[in-house]
Amino acid sequence: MATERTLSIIKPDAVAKNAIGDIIARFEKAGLQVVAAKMTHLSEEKAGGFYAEHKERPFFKDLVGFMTSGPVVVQVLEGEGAIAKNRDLMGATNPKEAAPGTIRADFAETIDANAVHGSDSAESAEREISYFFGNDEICPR
Ligand code: IDP
Repeated sequence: MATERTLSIIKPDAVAKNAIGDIIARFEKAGLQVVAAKMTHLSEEKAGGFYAEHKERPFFKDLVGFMTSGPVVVQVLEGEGAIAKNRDLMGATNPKEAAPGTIRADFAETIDANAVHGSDSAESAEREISYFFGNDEICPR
């Protein structure tokens, strides 16, 4: 499988629970490397732009409100099959449907506040990584 990069966000609920280290440990234990990382408090404009594909969905306003409710940690993860691997580690969007042992099963309670974001395709990964990081902020090892 090819080496890929994917964008991960530790969302405000997980940051508030002091779970940053536990979540990053799961990525590292699964063989993914953090090649870029920053903590930031998203503006409405930045969060809305990130989730632009959901603009017409009924939950969009709440989603932007939640994503701007506190700081997040944004990372680029690199590794073999990183996009699918991260999605497997995250679990289903709704934590109530997430498989046991996944990040969302262990750290989230509701679909609105579900602990993590991860790119869902190679196209999304490329767009999302460049939305947050310049090339000079990514540190391949
Ligand atoms: P994903 O984060 O698992 O890729 P998406 O369908 O891309 O899921 O949705 C983006 C985010 O929007 C979700 O992580 C979740 O926080 C929120 N969301 C999705 N569907 C709903 C919903 O039905 N109600 C409330 N929030 C939702």
